[in-house]
Amino acid sequence: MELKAYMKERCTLVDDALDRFLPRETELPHSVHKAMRYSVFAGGKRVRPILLLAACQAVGGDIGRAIPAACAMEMIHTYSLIHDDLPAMDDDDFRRGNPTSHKVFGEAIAILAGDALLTEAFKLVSDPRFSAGSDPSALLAVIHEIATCAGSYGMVGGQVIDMESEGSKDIDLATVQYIHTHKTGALIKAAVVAGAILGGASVEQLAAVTRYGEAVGLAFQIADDILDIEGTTEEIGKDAGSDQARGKATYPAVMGLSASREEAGAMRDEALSALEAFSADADPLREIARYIVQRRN
Ligand code: GRG
Repeated sequence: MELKAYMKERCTLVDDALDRFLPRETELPHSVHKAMRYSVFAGGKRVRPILLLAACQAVGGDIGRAIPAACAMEMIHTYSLIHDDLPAMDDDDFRRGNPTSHKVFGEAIAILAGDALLTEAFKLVSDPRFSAGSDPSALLAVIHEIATCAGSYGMVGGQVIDMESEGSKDIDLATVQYIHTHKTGALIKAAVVAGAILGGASVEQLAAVTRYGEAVGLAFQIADDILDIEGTTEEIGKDAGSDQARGKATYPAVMGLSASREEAGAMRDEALSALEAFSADADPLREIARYIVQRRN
C-alpha cells in the first residue's frame, strides 16, 4: 500500500468530519469557537484519528462508526497542545509555524478553548445521534479507555512528571520512560484500543492491538526526541534542539542518539510482531508503525 496517499485520504475524511462536528464560529460564544477551530485546523498530521480508524479496519470493523471517536482523539490532542503552549507550561509563541492560541486569543480564551475541546470530545463519543445501533458496553469501554489515558494516570500524569523533571541533572531511564509512555504514548494507545473496540475486536485481537499501541506510542515520542536534535526547524515546527536547551527529559539525553534510534526501531519491531496474526487488513497499522520512526515532522 502507498502510505502517503492513504494518510492524505484519511486526513481529508477526518478533517471533513471535524468541520461538521465542531461548533461554528458564528455560534455563541464566538471567541472560544473560533479558538477551537483555529488550533484544530492548524495543520496537524491527524496521527491519532488515523490510527483509530486503522485499528478499527484491522479487526474487520466499519470505520464509518468510528469517525466520531477518531475526531474526539484529535480534539483531545489539540487541547493538550494548546495547554502545553501556555505561559504556565512551555510558554511557546509558535506551533506548526503559526502563532499559538494564547498569542492570538489571549490566555483565558486559550485555556477555555482547550477545556471545551476536551469536553466536546466526550460529548461527541457519547452522542446518541452517532451511536444508535452500537453496543452500549463497547461505547462505555471506549469512553473509559480514553478518559483513563487522557487523565492523571495518562497524558496529564506524563505532563506533570515532564514539567517537574525539567532541568534536573540526574534523570534516569525509568523516569523518561514514564514521561514518554504517559505524556505521548497513552493517547496513541487509547486511539488504537478505541478503534479496535469499536471495530468489534475479539479478546485476543484487543490484546494484540494494545501491545501494538504501547510500542508505537513510545516509538512516536522517541522519534520526536530524535527529530528535535536532527530535524530542521521547518520540519519539526519548533526550534531545533529546544528540548536540550530546556533541559527536557529525553531518550537521547539519557542514552545518546544512536541507542535512541535503536530503541525506536525495536519498538517498531515490537509493534509489527504484535500484529503477526492479523491479515492484510492490518497493513495500514503496519505501515504507520514504520512511518512513525522514519517521519521528518
Ligand atoms: C497539557 C495536559 C497537557 C498535556 C500536554 C502531548 C503533550 C502533553 C504535550 C505536547 C508536547 C509535545 C510537543 C510533545 C511531543 C510529542 C507530541 C505529542 C508531538 C505533537 O504531536 P504530533 O506530531 O502533532 O502528532 P501534530 O502537529 O501533527 O498534531
